[in-house]
Amino acid sequence: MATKKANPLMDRIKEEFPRKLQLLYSVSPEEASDKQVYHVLSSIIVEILGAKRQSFINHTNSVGGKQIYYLSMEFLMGRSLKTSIYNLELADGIKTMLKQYDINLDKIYEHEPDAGLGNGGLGRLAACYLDGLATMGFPAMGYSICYEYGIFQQKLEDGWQTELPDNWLPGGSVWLVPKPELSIDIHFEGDLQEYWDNQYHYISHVNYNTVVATPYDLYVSGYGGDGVSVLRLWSAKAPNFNMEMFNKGRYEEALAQNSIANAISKVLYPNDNHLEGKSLRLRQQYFLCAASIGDIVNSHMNVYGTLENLADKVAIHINDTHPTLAIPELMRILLDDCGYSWEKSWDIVIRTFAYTNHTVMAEALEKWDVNLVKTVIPRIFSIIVEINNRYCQSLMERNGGDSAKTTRMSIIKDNQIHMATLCVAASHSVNGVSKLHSEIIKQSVFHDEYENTPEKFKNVTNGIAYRRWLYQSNPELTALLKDTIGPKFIKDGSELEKFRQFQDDEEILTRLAEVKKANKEAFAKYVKNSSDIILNTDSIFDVQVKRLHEYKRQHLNVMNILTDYAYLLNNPDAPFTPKTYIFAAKAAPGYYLAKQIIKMIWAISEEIRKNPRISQKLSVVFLENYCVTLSEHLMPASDVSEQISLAGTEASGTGNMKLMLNGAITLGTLDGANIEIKEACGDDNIVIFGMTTPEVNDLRARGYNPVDYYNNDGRIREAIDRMYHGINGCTFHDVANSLKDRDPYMVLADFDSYRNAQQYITECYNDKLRWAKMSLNNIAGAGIFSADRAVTEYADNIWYLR
Ligand code: DL6
Repeated sequence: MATKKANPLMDRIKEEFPRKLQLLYSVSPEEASDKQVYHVLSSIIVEILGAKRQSFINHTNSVGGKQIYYLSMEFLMGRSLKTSIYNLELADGIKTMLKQYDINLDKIYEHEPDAGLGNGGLGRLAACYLDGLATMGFPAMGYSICYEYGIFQQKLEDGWQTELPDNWLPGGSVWLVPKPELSIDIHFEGDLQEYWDNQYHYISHVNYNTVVATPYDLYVSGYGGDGVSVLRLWSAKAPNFNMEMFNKGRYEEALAQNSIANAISKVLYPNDNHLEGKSLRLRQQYFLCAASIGDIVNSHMNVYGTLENLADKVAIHINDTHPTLAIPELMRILLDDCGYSWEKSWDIVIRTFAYTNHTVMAEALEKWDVNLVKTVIPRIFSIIVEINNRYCQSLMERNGGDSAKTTRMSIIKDNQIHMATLCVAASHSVNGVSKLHSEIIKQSVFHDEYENTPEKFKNVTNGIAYRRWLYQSNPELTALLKDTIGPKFIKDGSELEKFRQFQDDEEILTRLAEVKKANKEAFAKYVKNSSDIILNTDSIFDVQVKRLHEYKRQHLNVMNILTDYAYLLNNPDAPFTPKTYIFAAKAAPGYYLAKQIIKMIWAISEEIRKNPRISQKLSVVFLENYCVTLSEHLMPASDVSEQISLAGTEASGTGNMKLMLNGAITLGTLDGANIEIKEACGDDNIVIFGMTTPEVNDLRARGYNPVDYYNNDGRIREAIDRMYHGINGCTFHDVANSLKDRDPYMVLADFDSYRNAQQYITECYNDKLRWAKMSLNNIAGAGIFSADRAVTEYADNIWYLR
C-alpha cells in the first residue's frame, strides 16, 4: 500500500514551533498556553505564506502575467488558521506534532476571532474568491479597509438585538503584516486651481487635508499548487499633528482634522443591502479607492515603468458600487499625473474596470449628493462631471437625440451622482450573480444601458470556497466521500458528481444518514457549551440563517410556525414529526422592523419552551451572533435549508450553496441561485413553492391587496392576530400592520404554498431512505457552486486572463 508523503513544510514547522515559543514567550511547548500556541502557530503560517506569495508574484511578473485587483468595502474572512493549515495540507502533520505536547488543535482554533470585515453575502463572496483565485493559480490582490471594529457582536436582551463592538485586532492582528513603506497620502477637501501652460490645461488641487493610508497584508492560501492571494487592508491615520494650524490658534480645527482622519478606518458600516449617505462613508469609499489605485499604479510602474500597457496587465474588479470612485481616481492619475489625453485615459479605464452588481433593492443602489462629493473630493467631482458630459453627449448621438432617454441614463440627476450608472458607463463588463439576477438587471435596473451596450452584460453565478464547509468543517461526510468517490473532489468540486451513482445504494444512504445524525449531535453539544439551549437531535433541523431583511422573509417562516403552534395547542396529542426551527441573523442596527422580527422569533421560542408538551414536537431557537465560524459548525448539521425570499429579490444567495453541499434539502422559491440549485440537484430533490418572478410582477401590476388574504384565510388571520394579541407577553403591532396593510414582499400571497411545501418536506423526511437519497443528490450536484469555477469564469470571460 502506498504511504502518504510527508509534507516538506512540516520539518520547518517542527523546528520553528518550540524555537518561537521560547523566543516570544520563554516557554516550552508543554508550558505554553493555548493562546500562545495560537499566536506562534499563526505567525509561522504567515511567514510560510509570505514567502510563497513572494515567489508566486515574482513568477507572474517575470512572465508578464496579468493581475487581478478586487476592490471591495467588505471581506468577511472569518478565521484564517484552520483554513490555511488545511489548504497547505498541513492539518494532519500539525495535529500529530501538537499531540506529542498534549495540545489539541481544535482548541487552538478557538483563540482566533473571526475577521468580520463584512456584513453578509457580498463580503463573504469576496473572501471566497480570494481562496478560489489562489487555488486556481490566478495572481490576485483584494483591497479593503482595515476596520478596527468589524461587524458588531450581536447580543439579545429580552429578545431585543443589542450591538457590542467587535474589537478583533488583539487576537486577529497576528495575521496582518504591516507594510508601512507602501503608505500612500490621500487628499480630501481643498480647492482646485486651473491654469494654462503652452496650450496645456492643468488643474491642481491645493489646500487639501491629508490622510495617510498604511497597508496591512493578510495572506490567503489556495488549496494545492503555488497560489497565494493577498488581502491588502488600509488603515487610516492623520499625518503628523498640524502644529502650524494649532499654533495659529485654530485648535479645534487642528483636532477635528485629526479625528476625522482617524475615524475613517475605525468601524464597518453595519448595513446590508442598504446605503448610508453619510460623509464618513463617502470618505471611507474614497480612502479605499485612492489608496488601492495608487498602490496598483505604483506596483505596475515598478515592473513596467509605464501605464501604457496597464489594461493588458491589470484587471480591476469593483464589488458592487461601493468602490466606484476608483474609476475617477484612475482617470485623475492618468490625466493629472501622467498628462494623458482624456480619450486615452478613458480607453485605459474602460478596458481595465469590470463591475458586479449584487442587488436589485432600490434602497441599496448608491447615490451621492453632488454638494457632498464636491466638498469632500473636489477634483474627483470635476472628473465625474466631465465623464457625465461626454457620456450624455455620446448617448444623444447614438440615440438620435432622444433627450428623455439621455436624462434617464445620466450619471448625475436630481443633484445626485448615480454610482451604478457610472460603473456601467466606465466598465467593459457588468455582471449579475445568478442567471435570474443577470436577466433581471438587463430587463429592469439597467434596461436602457443594456439596449445601449448589450455586449457588456454577462452572468457569473456565485460560488463558495467549498472546502471550508466540506472537508474543513464536515470530516464525517468527507470521509464518506473519500471512501466512495476517492479524494479528488477536494481539489475539483465537479468530482462530487460521481457520488450520484450511489443514490440507490442502501448501505451508502444509511451511512449518509448516520453522518448527519452524528453532525447534529456534535452541533447540539457545541450549542449547549456556548448557551443554555438544548437541541433535540431527533427532530428535523430546519435552518434559516442569513441577514434579517423583510425581502428574505423570515416572517413567512414565523407565520408557518405560529400556525403549527396553534394546531398543537388545539391538538396536543396529534401525531407530529418533531421539528426544530433554527434561526440566526443580524439586523442592521437602525432597521427597526427587522429587530422586531428577531424579537418575535425569540418570543415564540420562549413561549414554546415553557410548554414541554409542545416543545418536544415543535421548538424554535435563535442563535446569537451569526458569523462565519458559527456557519461552519451549523451547515453540516442542517436538514432543511430555508431559501424563501420573494422571487426576483435575492440576487443569488450563497448560504443556499453551503447547505446543499452539506446535504440539506432546499425549501425555496424560484429566486436567485435556487433555480440553478434545482437544476443541479434535480427536481425531485428540492422543494419549491411560491410565485415565480413574472407572477410576482403580474400580481403587483394587478394591485396586491394583502388584507384580502387576511380576511379570507383563517390561518393567516390567526397568526397575525397572535402578533397583535401577544407572544410571550410581547405584542408585535408593527410587524402585523406591515403584513396586513402593505406586505411589500408578498408574504401572505405565498403563505398557502409555503405551508403545503413545509408539510411535503416533513413527509419526505419521514421516509428515511428517500430523504437520504435527496440529500445525496444535493451533495453530488453542489460542485458547480465552487468559487474555483466562478473565478475561472471571471478569468476567462471578464478579466481575459488567459
Ligand atoms: O453576491 C453575493 C450576495 C448575494 O448572494 C446575495 O443574494 C445578495 O443579497 C448580496 N448583496 C449584497 C448587497 N449589498 N449591498 N449593497 O450584500 O450579495
